[in-house]
Amino acid sequence: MKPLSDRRTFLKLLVSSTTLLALGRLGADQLAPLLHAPKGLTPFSSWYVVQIGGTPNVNLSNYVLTVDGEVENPLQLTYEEILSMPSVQVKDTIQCVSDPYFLRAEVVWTGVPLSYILQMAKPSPSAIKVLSYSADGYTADLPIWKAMEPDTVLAYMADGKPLPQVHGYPVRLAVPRWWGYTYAKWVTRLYVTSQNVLGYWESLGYADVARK
Ligand SMILES: Nc1nc2c(c(=O)[nH]1)N[C@H]1C(S)=C(S)[C@@H](COP(=O)(O)O)O[C@H]1N2
Ligand SMILES: [Mo]
Repeated sequence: MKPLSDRRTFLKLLVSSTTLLALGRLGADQLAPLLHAPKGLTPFSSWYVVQIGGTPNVNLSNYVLTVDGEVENPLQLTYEEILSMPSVQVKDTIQCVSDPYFLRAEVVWTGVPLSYILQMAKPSPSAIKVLSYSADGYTADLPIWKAMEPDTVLAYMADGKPLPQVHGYPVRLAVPRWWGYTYAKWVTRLYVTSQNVLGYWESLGYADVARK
């Protein structure tokens, strides 16, 4: 996988990796002030970014999430409608398969269980996959059994705040215990199908059952 399509991201990663390595040699006394560094410095815990291209700017005024394919009841959901649905909070580690040591972050997601949205749409009994489409052209697939697990969520908050734009605003998937490439950002469509479709990285040979 070549996740570092963006040179700036690469440099940022180099910087944070170096910071981590340097911190590794410091004692707890020296570490404390760094962990409480004033705003404006790159925080120790800064969250990595991995994506195939640029960051799309999704405009809420014309945003809808389409849920379609082999469903009895196709949906067109606005951001407001998603926010008004029953929500859960899930503590999770998002982790990229290409560098699971450095490219990882602890996050508490707030979002709607994907099962809730799928049940509203009523998948056909023959459906086996959900393929997500994103505003940057990315796709990722989930077997329907994984999409239906109670902690697979369509997330709209991370650590109690709306998702940052680079991390998928307005909504992204969070798929605990699976690799980061299933956590589609900027999701615009969920397509339910009885075909064994593969997403972007899955079709390039990465595990379709992306269990860590
Ligand atoms: N739309 C979109 N979603 C995506 C990707 C992408 O390129 N486009 N990359 C995936 C990969 S490979 C990883 S590891 C995670 C990284 O999420 P983050 O950038 O929020 O840390 O996003 C996933 N979701
Ligand atoms: Mo990744």
